[in-house]
Amino acid sequence: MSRHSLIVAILAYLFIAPAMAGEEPVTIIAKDYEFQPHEITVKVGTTVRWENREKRQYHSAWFEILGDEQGDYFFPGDIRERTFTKPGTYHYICEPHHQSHNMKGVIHVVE
Ligand SMILES: [Cu+2]
Repeated sequence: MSRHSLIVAILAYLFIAPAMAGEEPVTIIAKDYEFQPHEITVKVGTTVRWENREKRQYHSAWFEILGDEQGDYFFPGDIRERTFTKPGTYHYICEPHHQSHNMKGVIHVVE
């Protein structure tokens, strides 16, 4: 192994391996009527956390395909969490703002 590839391997171990473990929660910020980032890819078993960082505005992160009840709004300072246990593509919307502000997101869950 060359010195260069050894360094690459060490860096990969330090920085990529923990990210691939799928155990650290991933945070999505709800701010300025957007989910930031609005599209992410996570491993199966990852918990995704939505944080509302508006000054006053509530939002929702409604997964119709997962059978969520409507109306679960979360307010500034609140969080919502969901753990994804199956691979797939999961679209969600903020019910009050998906039309007026195109407030939508998608979670890609991979093995
Ligand atoms: Cu909203």
